[in-house]
Amino acid sequence: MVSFKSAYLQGVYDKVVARNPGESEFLQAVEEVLLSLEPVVAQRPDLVKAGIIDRMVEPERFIQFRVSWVDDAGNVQVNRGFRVQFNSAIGPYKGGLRFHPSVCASVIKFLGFEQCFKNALTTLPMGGGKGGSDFDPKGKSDNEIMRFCQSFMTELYRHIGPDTDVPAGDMGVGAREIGFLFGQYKRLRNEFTGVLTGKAIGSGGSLARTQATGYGLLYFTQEMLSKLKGDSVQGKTVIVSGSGNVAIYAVEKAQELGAKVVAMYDSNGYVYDPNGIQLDVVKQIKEVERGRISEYAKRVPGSEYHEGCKGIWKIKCDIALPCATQNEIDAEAAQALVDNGVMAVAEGANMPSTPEAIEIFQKNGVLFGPAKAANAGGVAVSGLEMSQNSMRYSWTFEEVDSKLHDIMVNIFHSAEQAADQFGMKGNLVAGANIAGFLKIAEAMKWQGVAY
Ligand code: NDP
Ligand code: 2IT
Repeated sequence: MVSFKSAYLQGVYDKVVARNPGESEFLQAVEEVLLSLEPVVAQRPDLVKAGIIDRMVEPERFIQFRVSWVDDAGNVQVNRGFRVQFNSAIGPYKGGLRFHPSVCASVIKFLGFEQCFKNALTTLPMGGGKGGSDFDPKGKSDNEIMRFCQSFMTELYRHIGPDTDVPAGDMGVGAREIGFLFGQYKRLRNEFTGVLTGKAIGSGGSLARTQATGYGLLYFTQEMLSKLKGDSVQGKTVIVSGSGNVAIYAVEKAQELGAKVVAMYDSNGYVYDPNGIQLDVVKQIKEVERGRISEYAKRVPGSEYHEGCKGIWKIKCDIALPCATQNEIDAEAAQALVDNGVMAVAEGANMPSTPEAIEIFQKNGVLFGPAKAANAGGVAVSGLEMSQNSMRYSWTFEEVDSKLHDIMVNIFHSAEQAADQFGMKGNLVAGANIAGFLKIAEAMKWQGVAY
């Protein structure tokens, strides 16, 4: 059990534990932020008095609902749907929808809580939210996906809106699902609005949203290497875990910047390609065929497939980019990376490193870019999609990409400066948490006890 120097923070944390029993992912995310806030609490009694932290750890609204649908065999299926509207101090709730069998209240709350700070770091006006379902899209037909999405939206639509709450994709939710969700929202409301982001280009989507999280991760990593080590991604050997949306575009930008990506995985196993991953093959398998990464080794001579995921972290690399799921890097994986001389780790997934893994990286001088900062590119371009929808206008790919680049560089500097200012130089975990926190805290204080 964690203990805090500040009795106030200890009290806040103990209450969160009592109120959310057994919600290990949510408690993990809260604990990390509260630990970062020790020096802030010492310097800002006004924020303590205003009850900012007590309020921030409790979602403004938590919605859970039944999603019934009929599968292709005519059987009735029942899933559980969620939306957490965590914090609206700086803008409408904003955050993705995850469809994965592991989705539960704890996972949705950890994602929604972290989203608040991430969105604040982008400097765009977006509050924090998250949602999803324990529905598993794997192996379902397009018609089953459509019926599920229509049923899900038939409840969700009453809680969201372009100025209220704007969902997007996350694991298991890509352009196909956003299309079905958007179609059903439009039909129910009789309104064509920017209520979801990640839309198709012809339906109000933004260019570069598909690439944004992966590209943004590399812009952040490049800036971190350059400013903290006078180095770059060029010539480095890289491991990217996952093989979904974030992973694929992280690999694409890493290769463009001159790195050699040697391994990727899905939940069954990993591929190792010492000659460098051929991304066109991965895209064909994953984006077109919706197949398994094991196919890669059958198609690319010289590459190997290994059953199980853990082994990927034992491959020697300079940079590791976890882009799959929470807690995929534990202490053992972190130690293996350190032993092999890793110089930087940046998180494309949300909370992919356990607290023990982060400690190992930080103690060994590994540059560490935390998820809230490093993967903010996706939601940043979602924010740009909202701006374009409001203007009924669209920017070119180059315009969006250049704004994304500037936002990611700026996030690195905000996190670095906040860490410095609060006596934790070089600790980007603390810096990102503090910088995001202060922006939300000032807005909450200004607005009075509203929520
Ligand atoms: P996708 O569904 O496109 O891809 C997820 C990938 O992770 C798949 O390759 C999946 O494999 C793999 N994966 C899932 N669970 C596990 C597991 N337990 N062990 C090993 N591999 C696993 O999702 P995204 O790429 O969109 O999201 C990946 C991560 O990035 C998530 O943490 C998400 O929250 C985060 N993120 C996403 C953003 C976005 O814009 N999409 C923005 C910021 C963060 P399999 O196919 O076998 O399930
Ligand atoms: O975790 C994330 O930041 C996302 N899944 C993207 C959210 C969004 O609203 O674009």
